Amino acid sequence: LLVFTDLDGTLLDHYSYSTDGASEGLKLLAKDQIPLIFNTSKTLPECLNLAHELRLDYPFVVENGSAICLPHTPGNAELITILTRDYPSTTDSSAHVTSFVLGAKHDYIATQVTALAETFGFLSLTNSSTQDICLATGLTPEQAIRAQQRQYSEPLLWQDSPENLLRFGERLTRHKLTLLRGGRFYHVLGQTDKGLALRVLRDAYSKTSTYRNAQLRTIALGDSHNDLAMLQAADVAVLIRSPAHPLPEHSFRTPPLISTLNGPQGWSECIRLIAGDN
Ligand code: 2M8
Ligand code: MG
Ligand code: MG
Repeated sequence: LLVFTDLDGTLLDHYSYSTDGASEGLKLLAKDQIPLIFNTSKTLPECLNLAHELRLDYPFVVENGSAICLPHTPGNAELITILTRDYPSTTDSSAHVTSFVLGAKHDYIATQVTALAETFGFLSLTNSSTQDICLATGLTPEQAIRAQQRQYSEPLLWQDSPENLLRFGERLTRHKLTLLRGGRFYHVLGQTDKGLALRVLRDAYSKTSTYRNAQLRTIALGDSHNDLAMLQAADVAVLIRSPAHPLPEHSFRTPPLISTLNGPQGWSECIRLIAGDN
């Protein structure tokens, strides 16, 4: 079993960004050593910080499927070898993490977004002050600074008409970029999504000595539009209710499990149902 989870509004409370309500589910997964893989809009620094707080060293997916990041721990060594061999995509490596890039680089995205700012009305996250980001999101200044360290995507607060949002999306497509809707922001990124990242990482896991001879099942949990591709790619799809917005419209072949509780409480509720007897 592999658990792929969105963070904001799913494992983290939409307003407080706390995982408090999820502690029972987190303990369940830790007890059975089930990999818990963040698949999020968040950046590498944001994910590293949360993984440290939760004492997790599994791989994670950053910036809406833009890169699969593997901390250099003994547990990830085989996966790094497999991904290097089978997915010779660009890698961004630091002393502690190797990232396999599926999306586009932030420099390129920022250039296109800046050019389109002459025609369309929006605020981009990297051009906003840390203080304004705190006001828009409820993040602390330290958290906002980590959110600003984008490598592969640009979150935008849309301030123009819905018609222009469609035109904006078409203009991005011409530059091989995509537009995804998160909980608060629209995200401009390369031609990837959370579903593609799930499939690549699941394939790599299925080739490891631990999972080679096992039936590998995947669960995905999310609350927003940008999670639908991930939910569709998983064996078990879980929609988490949000206190801030309705469930995203979806049309899955198999109906998803839908939490009765919001955010992390709903996350725990569904983990208990699915993984409790695993
Ligand atoms: C942004 O992502 C969320 C996720 O759905 C959103 O669109 O509302 C990203 O900028 C992320 O890096 C940041 O931590 C988050 C804060 O709310 O917003
Ligand atoms: Mg979310
Ligand atoms: Mg997200």
